[in-house]
Amino acid sequence: MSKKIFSGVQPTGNLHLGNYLGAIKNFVDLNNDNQNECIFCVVDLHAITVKQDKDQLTNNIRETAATFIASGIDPSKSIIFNQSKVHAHAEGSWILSCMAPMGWLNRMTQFKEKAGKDKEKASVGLYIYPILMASDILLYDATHVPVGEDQKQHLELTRDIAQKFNKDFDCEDFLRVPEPLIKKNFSRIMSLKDGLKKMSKSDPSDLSRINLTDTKDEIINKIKKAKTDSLPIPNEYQKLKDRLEAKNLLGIYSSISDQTLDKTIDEFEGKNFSDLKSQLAEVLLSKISPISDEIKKLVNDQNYLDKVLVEGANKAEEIAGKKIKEMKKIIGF
Ligand code: AQP
Repeated sequence: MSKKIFSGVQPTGNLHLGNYLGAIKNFVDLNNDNQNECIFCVVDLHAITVKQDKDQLTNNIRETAATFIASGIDPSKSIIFNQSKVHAHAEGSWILSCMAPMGWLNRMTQFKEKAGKDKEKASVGLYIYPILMASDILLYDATHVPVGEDQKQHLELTRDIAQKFNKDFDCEDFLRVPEPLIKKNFSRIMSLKDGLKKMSKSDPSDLSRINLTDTKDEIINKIKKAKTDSLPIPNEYQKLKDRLEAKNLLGIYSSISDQTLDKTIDEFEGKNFSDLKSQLAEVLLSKISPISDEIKKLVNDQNYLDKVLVEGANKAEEIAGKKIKEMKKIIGF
C-alpha cells in the first residue's frame, strides 16, 4: 500500500545516533520504497521554542538537510524543506490551538521534562509545540509518521486533534488521522552515560551521545567510556531488566545491525562488555563514518543545500497552501 509520509527533525545541532536510529534510518527505508510519497521537514519553527543563536541556527538548518541527504534520502524522490518557509504551518498551528483543550496539552510529558522545575520561565511555544507538530502532519494528509518512541504521545495528540476538528466542524475525514511508525526493534536510544536519560542533543555531556559528525576516534572513545556494569551478558533479555546501560548498548548494537535483541543476546551470551564494545565500535564506524564524511562534504556546498531546500519548500507550499485554504473555508473565514 502506498503511504504518505511526513516527519521532521529540529535543527538544534548535534544530530546523534538516537535521531538516526529512532527516526532518520526509518526515513531512508521509506524513501527507498517507490510507492511512498515522503516529506521530510527541517522543523526550524520548533527549534526556536528554546533560545537559538542566529548564525548557528542558519548553519544547523543546512546541516540537518545535509544529514538527511547523507543518510540516503534522495531529494529528487522526497520533499526536503524547512518549515519556516511554508506559512501554512504557523497558520494551521494557530487554528488547531483554538480547538485543542489545555487539559490535553497539560498531559504532555515532554513539556514537563524540557521545562523542568522552571516551568514559569519556559516559552509558551514550548508548551504548544505539539500543536505545531499536529499542524505539520495534518496539512499534508500524512497517513504515516515515522518517529522515535519519545514522540508517541505527541502523535496520539495529533490524532485526537484531527478527530476533534472533524467533529467540531462536521467535516468527516477532512483531517486525516495519521498512524505512527515506530521501529519495533529498539526505538528509544538512551544516553551512553545514564540509562535513565534519552540520548539527546541538549545533554551538556558530549560523551553521552554519538554525534553523526563524530570522527572515528571520537566514536571509539565514546563507546569505550560508555557506562556498563561488571556482570557478563546474560542468556535472555528478561535478565537485563534492571541493567539499563547494558540493555541500551545491546539495543544500539541490534538496531544498527538490523537484528533482533534476542539474536544479539545469543551472539554475546556469557561474554564481557569489552567484547560487545569493540564490536559495537566497529559496526558504528562502518555505518556512521560514511554518513559523517558525506555530511562534512555537503555542508561545504551551501548552494546545493539551499537549492534543495527552496525546491522542497515550493513543492510543500503547493500541498500545504491548498489544505490551509480549505481549512479556513471550513471554519468560515
Ligand atoms: N534518544 C532517542 N532515541 C530514539 N529516537 C530519538 N529521537 C530523538 N532522540 C531520540 C527522534 O529523532 C527525531 C527528531 O527529534 P528532534 O530533533 O526533532 O527532537 P527531540 O526528540 O527533542 O531530540 P533531542 O535530541 O532530544 O533534542 P533536544 O535535546 O534538543 O531536546 C524524532 O522522531 C525523535 O523521536
